[in-house]
Amino acid sequence: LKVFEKVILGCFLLLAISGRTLAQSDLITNIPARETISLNGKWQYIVDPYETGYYDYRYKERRENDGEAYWNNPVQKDKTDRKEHAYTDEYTLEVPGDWNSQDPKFLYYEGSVWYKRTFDFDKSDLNSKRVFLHFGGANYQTDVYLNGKKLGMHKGGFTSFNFEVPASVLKEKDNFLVVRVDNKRAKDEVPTVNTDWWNYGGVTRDVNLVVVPDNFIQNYFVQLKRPAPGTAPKTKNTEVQGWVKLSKAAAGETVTIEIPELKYKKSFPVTNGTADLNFKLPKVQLWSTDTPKLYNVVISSKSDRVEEKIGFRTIEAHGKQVLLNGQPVFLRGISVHEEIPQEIRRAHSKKDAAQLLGWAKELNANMVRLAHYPHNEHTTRLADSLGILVWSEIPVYWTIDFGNQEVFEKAKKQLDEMIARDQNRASIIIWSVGNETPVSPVRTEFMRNLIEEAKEQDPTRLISAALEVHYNEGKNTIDDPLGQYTDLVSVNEYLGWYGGLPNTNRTAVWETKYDKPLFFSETGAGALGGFHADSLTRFSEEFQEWYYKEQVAMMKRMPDNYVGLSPWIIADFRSPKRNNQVYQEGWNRKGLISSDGKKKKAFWVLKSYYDEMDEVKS
Ligand code: GCB
Repeated sequence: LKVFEKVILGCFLLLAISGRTLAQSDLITNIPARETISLNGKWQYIVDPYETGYYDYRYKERRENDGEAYWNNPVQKDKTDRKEHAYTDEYTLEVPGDWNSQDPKFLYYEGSVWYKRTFDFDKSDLNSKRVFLHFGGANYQTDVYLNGKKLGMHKGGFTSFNFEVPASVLKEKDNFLVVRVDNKRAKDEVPTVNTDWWNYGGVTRDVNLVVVPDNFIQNYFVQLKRPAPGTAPKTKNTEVQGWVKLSKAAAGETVTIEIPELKYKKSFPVTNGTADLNFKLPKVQLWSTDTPKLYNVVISSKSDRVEEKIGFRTIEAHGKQVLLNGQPVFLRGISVHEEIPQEIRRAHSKKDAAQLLGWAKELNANMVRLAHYPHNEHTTRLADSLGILVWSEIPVYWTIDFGNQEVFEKAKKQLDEMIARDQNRASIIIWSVGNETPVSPVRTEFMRNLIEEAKEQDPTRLISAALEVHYNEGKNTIDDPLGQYTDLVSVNEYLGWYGGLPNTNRTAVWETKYDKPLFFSETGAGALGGFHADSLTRFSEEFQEWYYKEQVAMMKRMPDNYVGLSPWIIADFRSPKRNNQVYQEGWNRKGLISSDGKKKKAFWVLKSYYDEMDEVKS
């Protein structure tokens, strides 16, 4: 009987997994261009560490119509009526925003919080339109209920998702919307229990109602076709490849692509809900870091129309180089967490994106590594218009449960969601499938499958993962077997911080197994901003400055497949793992900019290296 039970349970698990996998392909993209009603603002909340709103006293999941369930409206009928939960204006949280920074009681909180707000909706002009509730992101598990009906559940703290709102559930007045967010860490999630960043919880990104026609344009991929290896794309008769996906398959549909500035317009037949695109643009100005040209692209079907800004460029790893539009590019990168250190909170707005990318620009960087998870859409859209190249990553970080098929599905889903949202961003040149994962056959197979999935979803960009260095006496070897599957071999390296002192770099010998472009996805040292001492003193700005000087000198001696770096990190960030109470106090101090927004000495060392590399190019 036990075996039988296991089989049944297995089947349920499989169903649950495949159900989720299917659901994520329903992501509606380019929310800024759609008809939306913003649900940002103040939401009432209940903190629920024991999940009382979800489970009854026997720890059984509550039924939909259970009056004690926190998704149901707790109206007290009369004074005799016992109600053990209530939402009031005295307890509100700002959406978007993490909860940790909004009230001291949330600083270390990891668990469930119920968010509630009401809204009215004019159903009169709905006709045959459909309504979706879209979340830019919420960390980690989100359960959504409208007027007591469950709309759906999503896992993953950094990707967008949406649920359809059935017209039968939607009311004209006082819609009662409840969102439970739970940021408890767990071994079988992605990321797992152990990370070096703050586990900010809550509805961290924008929330919108999206109104679309019955058959709407759900997503599209409009990108330049890869030219013959090592050649620049033509600027005349430039080949574009891709697809447009409608929400429903309907007979006789066509899709039209129009780029008014290029006087280009063409229609494509739709088969099974998808139109394959394959066309040539008469003349195009390519998107580059110097001239981040974006075109207004109008995509229309019988009943829908979406405008999108798209830059056209190619990216490839060719021999020992990375080629942007067929030209070698040196990646003057910097790693970035999605956090505003001066306010100790998650970044979520256009203004936040401008601060973080503005710092990268001040450093004269031409690239950012968005660590260690997909950042909000404001950031990738701003990168497009600033001409900053982007590495975007999923939080397959350190030691997740690689042997677990369910965990693989969770990682794959986050990968698919990341690509689905941002696949038209010219700025994004690299999808990363993870960071510092421990070498083992099971891990390599897991990661190889993610790489295959990324390539299948997007054949135009580079795929990588931040690997570790094999440190040996006198020789540092790059030989992680995963390197054979990535387009770019990327490694994190901390010679002089985690091993020895910075001067050991002078004699460091590097050897790589791979004849591919080599990128240093991290290097860094900690310093408390404003703490000055001699350069041998750990955590002084002078130590960090010395570290960067030695690193730069070492980088200059790298073999000719060295294509760039994204040091760790633009600014100090919160981490519960950093407990030196004199210098860290819960901060990872490897920022080039301090937690109060001031540039440390090392900032200028890296900047002058980047100025030099910028000169070399021109
Ligand atoms: C790493 C990790 C990064 C850490 C950093 C550090 O290699 O990828 O997430 O924060 O080192 O500071 O140790």
